Amino acid sequence: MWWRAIVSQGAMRWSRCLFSAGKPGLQFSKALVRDVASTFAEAAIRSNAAHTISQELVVAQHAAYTKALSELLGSVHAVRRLDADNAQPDCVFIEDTAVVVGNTALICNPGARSRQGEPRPVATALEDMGKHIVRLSARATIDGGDVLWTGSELLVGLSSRTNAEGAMALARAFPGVRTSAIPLGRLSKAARRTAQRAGAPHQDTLHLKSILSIVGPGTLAVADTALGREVAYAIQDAVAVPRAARRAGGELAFLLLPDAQAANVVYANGRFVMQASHLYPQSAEVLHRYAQESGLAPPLEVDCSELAKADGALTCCSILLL
Ligand code: CIR
Repeated sequence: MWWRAIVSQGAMRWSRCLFSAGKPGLQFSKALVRDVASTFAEAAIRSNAAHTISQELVVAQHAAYTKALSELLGSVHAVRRLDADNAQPDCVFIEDTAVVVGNTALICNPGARSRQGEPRPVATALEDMGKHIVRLSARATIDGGDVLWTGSELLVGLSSRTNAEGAMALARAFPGVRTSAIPLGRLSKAARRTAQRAGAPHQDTLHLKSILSIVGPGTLAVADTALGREVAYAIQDAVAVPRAARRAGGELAFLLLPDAQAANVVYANGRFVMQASHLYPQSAEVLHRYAQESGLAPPLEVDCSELAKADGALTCCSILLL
């Protein structure tokens, strides 16, 4: 199909494969979100210091996001809101605090020092909801934004926030799931050289999912940048699809999008939430076409541009649960 850009060569491989029984897939019935701290506009971490943020707009965008999530999951009761902690300006980015697959929740040690107090109330909420809680040693750091659940395996970006100990701990927390590490720093250097040769700008990425996400079963939306392509090659190389199955068409497909911000969508239950079409019209056209051709329900659109000024993508603001 026109949108299938399969990439298959590769970079470093580091993976752990055990057994594959009882995978939870991409069906979710609940989500956790966290309210916006009143300190967000003034103190949330941002890679571009020039960005000034409207607190009012962030709160309104977050409310619209929560509504879209309820629609995705089929009920307003499906979304549980946790109170904000004003001493934790970035706490709305709840995805970074825990990785949940099935009934197990790995509580993260966020890589940014100022965010290390965020996971505690999230762990309590997950425990109340009956999840089996796994904790990390102090040396391991991991941000949930670096962890991608494909529906059958885990990919983890080694970034400035997630270290090798964190990636190993992730693999240990989910022993039935293949876990592959994707070295973002090294790939970024390769992408910089490619971009320089092409005379194009190069941007590093905060998290693995700042440039890609699951957009449908077996399909990743990926930023069509030098780095996005490097990462896609590395993923294709690392994923659990045996060679024979790849030949039989069982591979991951990549939907390349011109805008990196648009490559992060929230997929669940045959539908996804995407950034509003007016923000990224070209990417939106590709996403809508993909949804239609793949038999998915029409995507839901939200404008989270103000949250993006603090490097927040759509998946950052929720944790999806069975
Ligand atoms: C941070 O720098 O940690 C936040 N301002 C943004 C976190 C975004 N989270 C995510 O991509 N999962």
